[in-house]
Amino acid sequence: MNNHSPGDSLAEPSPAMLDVVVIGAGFAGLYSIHKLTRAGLRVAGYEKGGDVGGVWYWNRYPGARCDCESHVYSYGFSDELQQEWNWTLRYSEQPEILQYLGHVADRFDLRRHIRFNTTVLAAIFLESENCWQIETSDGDRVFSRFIVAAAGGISAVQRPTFPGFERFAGRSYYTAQWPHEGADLAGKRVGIIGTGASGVQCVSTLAPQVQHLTVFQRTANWVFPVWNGPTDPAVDRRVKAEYPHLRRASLDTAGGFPFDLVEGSALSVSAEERAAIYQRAWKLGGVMFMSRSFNDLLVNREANETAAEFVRAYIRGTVKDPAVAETLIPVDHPIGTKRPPMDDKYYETFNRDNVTLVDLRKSPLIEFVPEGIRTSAGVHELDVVIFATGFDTITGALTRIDIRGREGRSLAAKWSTGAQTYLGLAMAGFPNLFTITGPLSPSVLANMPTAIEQHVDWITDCLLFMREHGYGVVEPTAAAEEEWTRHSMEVAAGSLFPLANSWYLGCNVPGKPRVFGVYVGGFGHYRRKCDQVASAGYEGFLFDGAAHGAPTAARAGTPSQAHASHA
Ligand code: N01
Repeated sequence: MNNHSPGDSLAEPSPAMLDVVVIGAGFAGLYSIHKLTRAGLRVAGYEKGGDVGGVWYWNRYPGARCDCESHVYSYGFSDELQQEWNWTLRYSEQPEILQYLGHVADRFDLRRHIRFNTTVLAAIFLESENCWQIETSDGDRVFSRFIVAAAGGISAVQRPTFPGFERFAGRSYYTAQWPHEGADLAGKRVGIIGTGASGVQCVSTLAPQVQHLTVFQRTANWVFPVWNGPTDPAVDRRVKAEYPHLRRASLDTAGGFPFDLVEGSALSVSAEERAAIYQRAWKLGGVMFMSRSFNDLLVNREANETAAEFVRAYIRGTVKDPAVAETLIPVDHPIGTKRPPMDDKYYETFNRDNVTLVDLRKSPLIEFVPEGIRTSAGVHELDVVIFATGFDTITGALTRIDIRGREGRSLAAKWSTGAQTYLGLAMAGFPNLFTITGPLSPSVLANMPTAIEQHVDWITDCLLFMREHGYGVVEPTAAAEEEWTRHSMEVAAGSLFPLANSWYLGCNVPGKPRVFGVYVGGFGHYRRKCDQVASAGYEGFLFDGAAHGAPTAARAGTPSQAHASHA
């Protein structure tokens, strides 16, 4: 362990006092490092993985692919970058996204700021110094005025325990930690537990490759096709010509996409018209099935039911065995209230002779045995088991780090009854700590690169504002945090989202409070609120203990002022 005091002179990458430590080198971390270093700040990134990529570094499972269109799921901060990069598929697969992020890191010379294979274990705010002390898995201890947590909302792998697992004689893999050298599954009897977005992509990709695939389903999901295929050169040319406009337009829409929800209720048209609209939206693919059909599907149960009925008919029309089709039809949540997995061949896969669907609600999983999995209906013999069992989402990546703010209070303790944040960007009692796409921001309900760029730009502007005004410490007020948290809960309660036991509500993690973790009021609305807060002198934030413009004794001669020149 290298123990350095803030004043020590340290060899890189542990300089005496950094301006910003960035946690994570995925989409959010890379752009943070780019933006903050270009603003003249001394920045060090810490990344658990061996290279850049974040979720795209870890999630190498067969079939891993993005569920947003490639042109959209990419950075907009550099026109040269978006003009020169060519996506081969309409919806990119994991290797190409990872290649893209590697290209971004090289093109903007970001790797030199990042220490790889290094996990941030702890961060404590030193109130006497107004800086963070950060401890990492390689034994280093560094000091930084600010932390930008870009650790991801869907990155902390959830590992449920199963009785008897240690006795299982076969091999096992997690989709979210797939071996880099791949897994040889050819000719194997493979079981997969989990039918969320990861499991669904894995199922349709693996079925043709393995001897037999047994899918253990606890909850059926509504799966939308994306109609993936090679990038259409004409679309590519058009998008590239219109990129500046499309990126700007995305900042005002509900989902951070360059299109908005259509107007009109599903209940305001005839059954024939509705069917035609659903058919058209289904053909658009992916998230557009719901956002391009009607505007009340996530707020009106009756409207939602019409969309559900359309997809039920699709499932029944696609899956040949009626009993299997019924098992695949969700019964416990309105459509869209759990994140819909996207896949073109999922339902068809169950027409294959080498695929078996096991309904864990009817025949619960009892235990692992050496030869496979025993449910209440008997033993399924398996050579390999794949866990596609999800993540401790939204808060997990940060609560797994020992983060301590004022008076040594831990962030995990603060969030033990549900996440509380101001704008999903900062937390009262945790000065100089910013979260990218954090809890109670639109995060996973918006296109992530759009949301990430908006957050990083906002944070950078805030740090530049602090530099301009000589401030050393920023922190939201408890009142602003409380009001934003209350508002977020109120908006969520007005939607159908709380009707599902989803990871949005933390329901997949035993013991986690059932509290909605995402701002559902729409990205455009949220972005405007962030801009208003900034133009009002960062309303709801305190700088050196007071609102901007207010006289404050705390500012004169404090250590924070001494460090303020860096930001
Ligand atoms: O995880 P999930 P995921 N016994 O939590 C089941 C994003 N993503 O990795 O629903 C049996 O959705 C669990 O069952 P249930 C995307 O946002 C994006 O698939 O809790 N089953 C569920 O079926 C996505 O939503 C892309 O009853 C157990 C599954 O495991 C998010 O990541 C691609 C169990 C977990 O599903 C998470 O998706 C992939 C148990 N003990 C993922 N525990 C893109 O395209 C859990 N399950 C960008």
